[in-house]
Amino acid sequence: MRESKIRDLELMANTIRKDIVDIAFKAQGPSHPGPALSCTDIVTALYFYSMNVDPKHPDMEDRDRLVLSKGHACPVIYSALAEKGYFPKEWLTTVRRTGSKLQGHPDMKKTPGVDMTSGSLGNGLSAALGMSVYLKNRGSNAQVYCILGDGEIQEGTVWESVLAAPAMKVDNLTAIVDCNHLQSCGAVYDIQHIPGMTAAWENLGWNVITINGHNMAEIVSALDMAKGFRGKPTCIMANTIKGKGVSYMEFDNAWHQKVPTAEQYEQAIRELEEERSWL
Ligand SMILES: Cc1ncc(C[n+]2csc(CCOP(=O)(O)OP(=O)(O)O)c2C)c(N)n1
Ligand SMILES: [Mg+2]
Repeated sequence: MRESKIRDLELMANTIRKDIVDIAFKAQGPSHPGPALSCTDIVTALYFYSMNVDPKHPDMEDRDRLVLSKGHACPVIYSALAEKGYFPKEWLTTVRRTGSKLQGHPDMKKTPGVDMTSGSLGNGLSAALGMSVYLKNRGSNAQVYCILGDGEIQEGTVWESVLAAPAMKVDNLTAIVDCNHLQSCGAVYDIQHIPGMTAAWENLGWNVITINGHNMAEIVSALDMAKGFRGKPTCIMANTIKGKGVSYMEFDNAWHQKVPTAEQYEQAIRELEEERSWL
Protein backbone atom coordinates (compact mmCIF):
# COMPACT_ATOMS: atom_id res chain seq x y z
CA MET A 1 0.00 0.00 0.00
CA ARG A 2 1.21 3.51 -0.82
CA GLU A 3 2.81 5.37 2.07
CA SER A 4 0.46 8.31 1.61
CA LYS A 5 -2.56 6.06 2.25
CA ILE A 6 -0.97 4.75 5.47
CA ARG A 7 -0.37 8.34 6.53
CA ASP A 8 -4.01 9.23 5.84
CA LEU A 9 -5.06 6.35 8.09
CA GLU A 10 -2.64 7.47 10.81
CA LEU A 11 -4.07 10.99 10.62
CA MET A 12 -7.58 9.60 10.96
CA ALA A 13 -6.52 7.51 13.97
CA ASN A 14 -5.12 10.69 15.52
CA THR A 15 -8.45 12.49 14.95
CA ILE A 16 -10.34 9.59 16.51
CA ARG A 17 -7.99 9.61 19.52
CA LYS A 18 -8.75 13.30 20.03
CA ASP A 19 -12.48 12.53 19.85
CA ILE A 20 -12.06 9.76 22.46
CA VAL A 21 -10.29 12.17 24.84
CA ASP A 22 -12.99 14.76 24.19
CA ILE A 23 -15.71 12.23 24.96
CA ALA A 24 -13.88 11.19 28.15
CA PHE A 25 -13.89 14.82 29.30
CA LYS A 26 -17.43 15.76 28.26
CA ALA A 27 -19.46 12.56 28.69
CA GLN A 28 -22.05 12.20 31.41
CA GLY A 29 -20.03 10.06 33.83
CA PRO A 30 -16.81 8.16 33.20
CA SER A 31 -16.32 6.65 29.75
CA HIS A 32 -13.60 4.12 28.90
CA PRO A 33 -10.71 6.03 27.26
CA GLY A 34 -7.98 3.40 27.83
CA PRO A 35 -9.86 0.52 26.16
CA ALA A 36 -10.94 2.78 23.25
CA LEU A 37 -7.41 4.09 22.62
CA SER A 38 -5.97 0.58 22.54
CA CYS A 39 -8.07 -0.44 19.52
CA THR A 40 -8.17 2.94 17.73
CA ASP A 41 -5.70 2.00 14.98
CA ILE A 42 -7.55 -1.26 14.31
CA VAL A 43 -10.98 0.41 14.14
CA THR A 44 -9.56 3.14 11.87
CA ALA A 45 -8.15 0.55 9.45
CA LEU A 46 -11.46 -1.31 9.45
CA TYR A 47 -13.72 1.66 8.71
CA PHE A 48 -11.37 3.69 6.52
CA TYR A 49 -9.57 0.91 4.62
CA SER A 50 -11.20 -2.53 4.75
CA MET A 51 -14.89 -2.38 5.32
CA ASN A 52 -17.43 -2.06 2.55
CA VAL A 53 -20.07 0.11 4.22
CA ASP A 54 -22.23 3.02 3.12
CA PRO A 55 -23.28 5.62 5.71
CA LYS A 56 -26.20 6.58 3.46
CA HIS A 57 -27.47 2.99 3.65
CA PRO A 58 -26.51 1.71 7.11
CA ASP A 59 -28.73 -1.35 6.70
CA MET A 60 -27.42 -2.38 3.25
CA GLU A 61 -27.78 -6.18 3.24
CA ASP A 62 -24.38 -7.01 1.79
CA ARG A 63 -22.37 -4.58 3.91
CA ASP A 64 -19.38 -5.71 5.94
CA ARG A 65 -20.14 -5.80 9.64
CA LEU A 66 -18.27 -4.97 12.83
CA VAL A 67 -19.18 -6.37 16.23
CA LEU A 68 -17.36 -4.51 19.00
CA SER A 69 -17.57 -7.34 21.49
CA LYS A 70 -15.58 -5.30 24.04
CA GLY A 71 -18.49 -2.85 23.92
CA HIS A 72 -17.20 -0.60 26.73
CA ALA A 73 -14.66 0.77 24.19
CA CYS A 74 -17.55 2.28 22.17
CA PRO A 75 -16.23 5.89 22.04
CA VAL A 76 -13.87 4.60 19.35
CA ILE A 77 -16.70 3.45 17.10
CA TYR A 78 -18.83 6.50 17.87
CA SER A 79 -16.01 8.68 16.60
CA ALA A 80 -15.30 6.48 13.56
CA LEU A 81 -19.00 6.41 12.61
CA ALA A 82 -19.28 10.20 12.99
CA GLU A 83 -16.11 10.74 10.90
CA LYS A 84 -17.52 8.36 8.31
CA GLY A 85 -20.74 10.40 8.10
CA TYR A 86 -23.31 8.19 9.81
CA PHE A 87 -24.36 11.04 12.10
CA PRO A 88 -23.25 14.61 12.95
CA LYS A 89 -20.04 14.99 14.96
CA GLU A 90 -21.93 17.13 17.49
CA TRP A 91 -23.55 13.94 18.74
CA LEU A 92 -20.18 13.05 20.29
CA THR A 93 -20.74 15.69 22.98
CA THR A 94 -23.84 13.81 24.16
CA VAL A 95 -22.28 10.45 25.07
CA ARG A 96 -23.89 8.80 28.11
CA ARG A 97 -26.50 11.56 28.49
CA THR A 98 -30.13 10.67 29.08
CA GLY A 99 -31.90 10.49 25.73
CA SER A 100 -28.67 10.49 23.70
CA LYS A 101 -28.34 8.07 20.81
CA LEU A 102 -24.79 7.38 22.01
CA GLN A 103 -24.97 5.47 25.27
CA GLY A 104 -22.22 4.02 27.47
CA HIS A 105 -22.32 0.76 25.52
CA PRO A 106 -23.27 0.24 21.85
CA ASP A 107 -26.96 -0.06 21.07
CA MET A 108 -27.85 -1.14 17.52
CA LYS A 109 -31.40 0.17 17.95
CA LYS A 110 -30.22 3.67 18.85
CA THR A 111 -27.02 4.38 16.90
CA PRO A 112 -26.87 4.40 13.09
CA GLY A 113 -24.04 2.14 11.88
CA VAL A 114 -23.81 -0.02 15.00
CA ASP A 115 -24.23 -3.62 13.83
CA MET A 116 -24.59 -5.28 17.21
CA THR A 117 -25.54 -4.28 20.72
CA SER A 118 -22.75 -5.21 23.16
CA GLY A 119 -21.33 -4.49 26.60
CA SER A 120 -22.01 -7.77 28.33
CA LEU A 121 -18.64 -9.33 27.56
CA GLY A 122 -18.35 -12.72 25.89
CA ASN A 123 -21.28 -12.51 23.48
CA GLY A 124 -19.97 -10.72 20.41
CA LEU A 125 -18.22 -13.60 18.68
CA SER A 126 -21.42 -15.70 18.73
CA ALA A 127 -23.32 -12.83 17.12
CA ALA A 128 -20.57 -12.33 14.54
CA LEU A 129 -20.57 -16.05 13.75
CA GLY A 130 -24.33 -15.96 13.17
CA MET A 131 -23.88 -13.01 10.78
CA SER A 132 -21.09 -14.85 8.93
CA VAL A 133 -23.24 -17.95 8.43
CA TYR A 134 -26.16 -15.82 7.26
CA LEU A 135 -24.01 -13.93 4.74
CA LYS A 136 -22.37 -17.10 3.40
CA ASN A 137 -25.76 -18.75 2.96
CA ARG A 138 -26.86 -15.71 0.96
CA GLY A 139 -23.85 -16.11 -1.33
CA SER A 140 -22.62 -12.70 -0.19
CA ASN A 141 -18.95 -11.70 -0.23
CA ALA A 142 -19.40 -9.52 2.85
CA GLN A 143 -16.91 -9.86 5.71
CA VAL A 144 -17.66 -9.89 9.43
CA TYR A 145 -15.19 -8.51 11.97
CA CYS A 146 -15.33 -8.95 15.72
CA ILE A 147 -13.08 -7.13 18.21
CA LEU A 148 -12.59 -8.90 21.54
CA GLY A 149 -10.63 -7.96 24.66
CA ASP A 150 -7.86 -10.21 25.97
CA GLY A 151 -9.62 -10.29 29.35
CA GLU A 152 -12.95 -10.90 27.67
CA ILE A 153 -11.80 -14.17 26.15
CA GLN A 154 -11.81 -15.69 29.63
CA GLU A 155 -15.59 -15.93 29.13
CA GLY A 156 -16.66 -19.51 28.32
CA THR A 157 -19.17 -18.39 25.69
CA VAL A 158 -16.33 -17.08 23.53
CA TRP A 159 -14.92 -20.59 23.23
CA GLU A 160 -18.18 -22.08 21.95
CA SER A 161 -17.80 -19.85 18.91
CA VAL A 162 -14.05 -20.43 18.66
CA LEU A 163 -14.91 -24.14 18.34
CA ALA A 164 -17.93 -23.72 16.08
CA ALA A 165 -16.57 -21.23 13.51
CA PRO A 166 -13.94 -23.55 11.90
CA ALA A 167 -16.48 -26.39 11.81
CA MET A 168 -18.80 -24.05 9.90
CA LYS A 169 -15.94 -23.01 7.56
CA VAL A 170 -16.81 -19.33 7.86
CA ASP A 171 -13.87 -17.81 6.02
CA ASN A 172 -15.73 -14.47 5.98
CA LEU A 173 -15.21 -14.10 9.75
CA THR A 174 -12.22 -12.31 11.31
CA ALA A 175 -11.82 -12.13 15.08
CA ILE A 176 -9.40 -9.48 16.30
CA VAL A 177 -8.14 -9.87 19.87
CA ASP A 178 -7.02 -6.57 21.38
CA CYS A 179 -4.13 -7.91 23.47
CA ASN A 180 -3.37 -4.97 25.76
CA HIS A 181 -2.49 -7.33 28.64
CA LEU A 182 -4.86 -5.55 31.06
CA GLN A 183 -8.48 -6.04 32.07
CA SER A 184 -10.54 -3.89 34.44
CA CYS A 185 -9.15 -5.30 37.70
CA GLY A 186 -5.50 -5.75 36.76
CA ALA A 187 -3.15 -7.67 34.49
CA VAL A 188 -4.57 -10.52 32.41
CA TYR A 189 -1.47 -12.52 33.28
CA ASP A 190 -2.23 -12.30 37.03
CA ILE A 191 -5.99 -12.85 36.80
CA GLN A 192 -6.59 -15.68 34.32
CA HIS A 193 -3.91 -16.00 31.72
CA ILE A 194 -4.57 -18.44 28.86
CA PRO A 195 -1.26 -20.20 28.23
CA GLY A 196 -0.33 -20.70 24.57
CA MET A 197 -3.28 -18.67 23.38
CA THR A 198 -2.11 -18.32 19.77
CA ALA A 199 -1.50 -22.06 19.47
CA ALA A 200 -4.90 -22.72 21.08
CA TRP A 201 -6.77 -20.81 18.34
CA GLU A 202 -4.60 -22.44 15.65
CA ASN A 203 -5.19 -25.94 17.03
CA LEU A 204 -8.92 -25.28 17.05
CA GLY A 205 -8.80 -24.55 13.32
CA TRP A 206 -8.24 -20.79 12.92
CA ASN A 207 -5.68 -19.00 10.78
CA VAL A 208 -3.80 -16.84 13.25
CA ILE A 209 -1.85 -13.69 12.39
CA THR A 210 0.06 -11.85 15.12
CA ILE A 211 0.69 -8.14 14.67
CA ASN A 212 1.63 -4.91 16.36
CA GLY A 213 -1.86 -3.40 16.74
CA HIS A 214 -0.49 0.15 16.48
CA ASN A 215 1.44 -0.33 13.24
CA MET A 216 -0.95 0.74 10.47
CA ALA A 217 0.95 -1.05 7.70
CA GLU A 218 0.85 -4.32 9.67
CA ILE A 219 -2.85 -3.89 10.47
CA VAL A 220 -3.91 -3.33 6.85
CA SER A 221 -1.80 -6.16 5.55
CA ALA A 222 -3.24 -8.56 8.18
CA LEU A 223 -6.76 -7.46 7.20
CA ASP A 224 -5.94 -8.09 3.53
CA MET A 225 -4.55 -11.53 4.36
CA ALA A 226 -7.61 -12.38 6.46
CA LYS A 227 -9.89 -11.57 3.52
CA GLY A 228 -7.80 -13.79 1.24
CA PHE A 229 -7.78 -16.95 3.39
CA ARG A 230 -10.20 -19.63 2.23
CA GLY A 231 -11.90 -22.40 4.20
CA LYS A 232 -11.16 -21.15 7.74
CA PRO A 233 -11.90 -18.13 9.91
CA THR A 234 -9.00 -15.84 10.85
CA CYS A 235 -7.92 -14.51 14.21
CA ILE A 236 -5.68 -11.45 14.34
CA MET A 237 -3.79 -11.28 17.64
CA ALA A 238 -3.02 -7.59 17.97
CA ASN A 239 -0.46 -6.56 20.57
CA THR A 240 -1.57 -3.20 21.88
CA ILE A 241 -1.11 -0.68 24.66
CA LYS A 242 -4.05 0.33 26.81
CA GLY A 243 -4.40 4.14 26.60
CA LYS A 244 -2.13 4.35 23.51
CA GLY A 245 -1.38 7.90 22.39
CA VAL A 246 -1.77 9.77 25.69
CA SER A 247 1.43 9.49 27.75
CA TYR A 248 -0.13 9.33 31.21
CA MET A 249 -2.87 6.90 30.13
CA GLU A 250 -0.53 4.36 28.50
CA PHE A 251 -0.16 1.17 30.57
CA ASP A 252 -2.09 2.79 33.46
CA ASN A 253 -5.21 0.79 34.13
CA ALA A 254 -6.70 3.62 36.20
CA TRP A 255 -7.76 4.93 32.76
CA HIS A 256 -9.87 1.86 32.11
CA GLN A 257 -12.77 4.09 33.16
CA LYS A 258 -12.08 7.60 34.36
CA VAL A 259 -12.77 11.29 33.66
CA PRO A 260 -9.71 13.50 33.00
CA THR A 261 -9.36 16.80 34.88
CA ALA A 262 -9.29 19.99 32.78
CA GLU A 263 -5.48 19.98 33.00
CA GLN A 264 -5.20 16.35 32.00
CA TYR A 265 -7.62 16.95 29.13
CA GLU A 266 -5.55 19.84 27.80
CA GLN A 267 -2.33 17.87 28.09
CA ALA A 268 -3.83 14.93 26.16
CA ILE A 269 -5.05 17.17 23.35
CA ARG A 270 -1.65 18.92 23.23
CA GLU A 271 0.18 15.60 22.97
CA LEU A 272 -2.10 14.36 20.21
CA GLU A 273 -1.72 17.61 18.27
CA GLU A 274 2.03 17.30 18.58
CA GLU A 275 1.86 13.72 17.31
CA ARG A 276 -0.19 14.95 14.36
CA SER A 277 2.47 17.51 13.46
CA TRP A 278 5.08 14.83 12.86
CA LEU A 279 2.83 12.33 11.06
C1 LIG B 1 -20.11 -10.25 31.35
C2 LIG B 1 -19.39 -9.05 31.87
N1 LIG B 1 -18.70 -9.13 33.02
C3 LIG B 1 -18.04 -8.05 33.50
C4 LIG B 1 -18.09 -6.85 32.83
C5 LIG B 1 -17.37 -5.63 33.41
N2 LIG B 1 -16.18 -5.29 32.62
C6 LIG B 1 -16.19 -4.25 31.76
S1 LIG B 1 -14.73 -4.07 30.97
C7 LIG B 1 -14.05 -5.37 31.77
C8 LIG B 1 -12.63 -5.80 31.50
C9 LIG B 1 -12.41 -6.12 30.08
O1 LIG B 1 -11.05 -6.38 29.84
P1 LIG B 1 -10.58 -6.66 28.37
O2 LIG B 1 -11.50 -7.62 27.71
O3 LIG B 1 -9.16 -7.06 28.42
O4 LIG B 1 -10.79 -5.26 27.63
P2 LIG B 1 -9.91 -3.93 27.71
O5 LIG B 1 -10.64 -3.00 28.60
O6 LIG B 1 -8.56 -4.28 28.24
O7 LIG B 1 -9.83 -3.46 26.33
C10 LIG B 1 -14.97 -5.95 32.66
C11 LIG B 1 -14.70 -7.11 33.52
C12 LIG B 1 -18.83 -6.79 31.63
N3 LIG B 1 -18.93 -5.68 30.89
N4 LIG B 1 -19.46 -7.91 31.17
MG1 LIG C 1 -7.45 -6.05 27.85
